[in-house]
Amino acid sequence: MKIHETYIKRCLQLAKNGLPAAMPNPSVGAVLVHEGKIIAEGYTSAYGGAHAEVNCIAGVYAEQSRSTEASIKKLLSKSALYVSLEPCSHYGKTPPCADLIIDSGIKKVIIGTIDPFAKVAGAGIKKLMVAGCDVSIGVLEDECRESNKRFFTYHEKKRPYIILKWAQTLDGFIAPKTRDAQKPVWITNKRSRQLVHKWRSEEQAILVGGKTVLEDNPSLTTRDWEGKNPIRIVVDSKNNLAQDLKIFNNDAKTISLEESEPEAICKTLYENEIQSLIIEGGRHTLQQFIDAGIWDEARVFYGKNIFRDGTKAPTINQTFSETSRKAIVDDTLIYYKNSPS
Ligand code: AOF
Ligand code: ZN
Repeated sequence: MKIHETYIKRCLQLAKNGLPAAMPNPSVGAVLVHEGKIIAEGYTSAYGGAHAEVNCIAGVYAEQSRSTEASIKKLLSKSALYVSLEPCSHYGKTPPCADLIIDSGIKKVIIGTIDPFAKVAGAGIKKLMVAGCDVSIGVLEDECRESNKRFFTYHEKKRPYIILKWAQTLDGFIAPKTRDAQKPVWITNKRSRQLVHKWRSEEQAILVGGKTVLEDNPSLTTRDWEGKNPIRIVVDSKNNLAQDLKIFNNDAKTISLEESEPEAICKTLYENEIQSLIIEGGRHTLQQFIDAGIWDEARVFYGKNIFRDGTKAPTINQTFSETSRKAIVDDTLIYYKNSPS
């Protein structure tokens, strides 16, 4: 129904406000509609805080602070709750939203998509139905899944959501022939580099290979952007990285991995509850994930300069699709999506 889609769209807009603070929780949006008018809205608070439904229902109580409990309940019983993700049914850091909805007297609930988290996964819907609520499920389902792509990938594929990032020269190199960590040669402009720091702040972890750490001595922080630093992960199977490298400084947490195969890396990250990962090099590491087909998005910058020789850029040789491109001053940024057959 078109009207349902309109309100779920509003939920999706609200949900955006909750990211990345809510992570690794999904960010959800909720609206309460009474006689064709939105009477309250909510979205998921920062990790460990109130869920979208709690914030939305609290909004009605705040607005109606002069009304009696009974009249608020009456209003809620004649309202429909729209929510982009199935209300939870379990005691996590917060009590079940499904119980709150039932206790509030809400009788009609429209849900974007089911929660893939094993402790919920349909149990929230069941709770609502058993209590006699009229429940609709699956409104703008693809968009609702996309809005929490990291969370869905983690629970359904048992691995983090993986973003590959690299920058290449016009002639297809990601590094010059000789590198000096003291004097880095940039392929992209300042704006593009700042954007990368924003991206880092949006993911739970960042990964590079050991060779990149030795050659570039990167910090892998978000210093050009406000926002939290991701956990730094370095593949160091030979255990030969010196502790005075920048990646081991105190700016952020760092994990050294012995595993070097994409499958094994993913397994360890899954066990460490890492839901999303941005991989920033080097060529070998990126190519391994591409060849294994274990990636979700690639964000590739094309700069203006020419190296003539050096480390060649990775090649995406499998099914993928370019989803969009844009200019960042004089760089071109292209987004690719992995579309497994
Ligand atoms: C909802 N509404 O806004 C969100 C939900 O530890 P807790 O209590 O915060 O629960 C986290 C789980 O709740 C999370 O894994 C997911 O299944 C669900 N998230 N559910 O009803 C929300 N963010
Ligand atoms: Zn909840």
